[in-house]
Amino acid sequence: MFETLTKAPGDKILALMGEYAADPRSTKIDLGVGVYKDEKGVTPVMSAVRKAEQRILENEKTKTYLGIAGNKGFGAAVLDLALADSVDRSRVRIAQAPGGTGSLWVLMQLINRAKPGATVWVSDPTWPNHNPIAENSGLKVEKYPYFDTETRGVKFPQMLAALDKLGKDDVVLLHGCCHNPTGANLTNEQWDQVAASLARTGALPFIDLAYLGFGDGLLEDAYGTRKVIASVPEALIAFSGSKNFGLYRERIGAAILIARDADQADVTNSQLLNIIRGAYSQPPDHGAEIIRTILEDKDLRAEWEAELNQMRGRMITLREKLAEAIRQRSNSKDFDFIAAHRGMFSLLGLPNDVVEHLKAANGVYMIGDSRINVAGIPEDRVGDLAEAMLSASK
Ligand code: PLP
Ligand code: TYF
Repeated sequence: MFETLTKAPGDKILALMGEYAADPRSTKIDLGVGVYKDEKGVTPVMSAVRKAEQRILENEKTKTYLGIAGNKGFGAAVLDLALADSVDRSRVRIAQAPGGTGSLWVLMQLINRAKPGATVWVSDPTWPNHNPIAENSGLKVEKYPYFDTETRGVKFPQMLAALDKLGKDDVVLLHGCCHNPTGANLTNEQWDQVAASLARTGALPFIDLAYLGFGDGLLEDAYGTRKVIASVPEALIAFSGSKNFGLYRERIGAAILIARDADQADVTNSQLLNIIRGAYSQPPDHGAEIIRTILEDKDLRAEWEAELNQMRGRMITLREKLAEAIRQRSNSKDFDFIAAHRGMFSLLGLPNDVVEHLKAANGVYMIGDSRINVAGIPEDRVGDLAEAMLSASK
C-alpha cells in the first residue's frame, strides 16, 4: 500500500536543528529553533516546575482517566492567567490539548465543523505550521498584510484595511503577543482598533497565545487577547505552556472557546469534545498537573513568575546589546529594530544568500527567512555576531 506515497516535505525549523547539531565547529551559534536558552546555552527545567514535579510524584494517588477536557484545575488556572475577568465565564469553555499546536488543531477542526472550508486569514508572514494545520482541517488560508520589510514594524494601516473588508464567514488568526517570526507587535492602541474592526465586521478572532509573558510581562502580553474577547461575541484562543513554563516536550496547551451565550458555549463545546474524542480521546496530564500545581500555590507561582521575568529580561538585554553592537560598528541605526521587537524572535530582513553565508562562513544558524532567536545569542559573542552580520550583509 505505501508505494502510493511520495516523500512529504520536512519542517524547515526542525531540520535546521539537526543541521546545527551535526556542525562540528565549537564557535557555532544557534539562533534557530524557538526554544528559550539561558546564558549557558541550556534550555532549563524551571525551578518551580521541578518542585511541582516532586510534589506530584509524592502526592499523586492514581493515573486513571481525567476526561476529554483534561485537568479541570489546569483549565480554571489558565483562564485566570490568560483572560482574568475580561469576559463572563459562563460563555467560556476550555479543553486541555497537546501543546499550542494540538490546541490550534482541534480549534481548526471545530471551525471546519461550524463552517466547512471557511477562510482563515493569517499574518504575512506567520508561523509556518499555521498553514498546514488549517489546510489539513479543510480550511482555506489567506494572508493579511503585517510585516513592513522597510521599517521592520507592523504595516498597521494596511493590516487594518484588510481586516475591515472581512465578514462573518472569515476567521482572523492573530498572534496574542511576541509575533513569530517577526518580533513586531501591535501597540495597545492598535489592538483597540483591531478589536473594534472585528466587532464591526463579525469576523471570528482566533488568537494564538504561545508566548504569554515572553514580551513585556504577563499582564502586558495579555492586553490584546483580553481586549479582543471583551469586544466580540465569539472567539477562539490556542494557549501554549511550552515556552512560558518551559514544558516543550510535555505537550501542554489549551483550546479556549468563547461563545455568544452559555447555551451556545455548551453546544459548541460538545463539538470540540467530540473532535478530541475522535482524535486522541484525552490529553496527557503531566504538563497540566505541573501548571495547575504552580498556579494554585502562592509560593510556587511567585517563583515561576520571578524566573519568567528573569528570562524575559535576559532576552530584552540581549536585544539591546546586539542592536548596540551593530550600531557602534556600522554607525547606523539600521538594526535598532532588534531592540524594539519583543518575544523570542526578530525577522532581520536579510536575503537568503546572506543567511546561507552566515551559516557556512561563521557557523551562525538562523531560519532561512532570516528569523533569529534572540535567546540563542551568546552574551560573550555579541560583538562577533554583530561583525558577522554586518560583513555578510555588505
Ligand atoms: N504558535 C506559535 C506561533 C508558535 O511559535 C508555537 C511554537 O512552538 C506554537 C504555536 C505551538 O507550540 P507547542 O505546540 O510546542 O506548544
Ligand atoms: O517557531 C519555532 O521555532 C517554535 C518551535 O514544527 C517549533 O515554534 C518549530 C517548528 C515546529 C514546531 C515547533
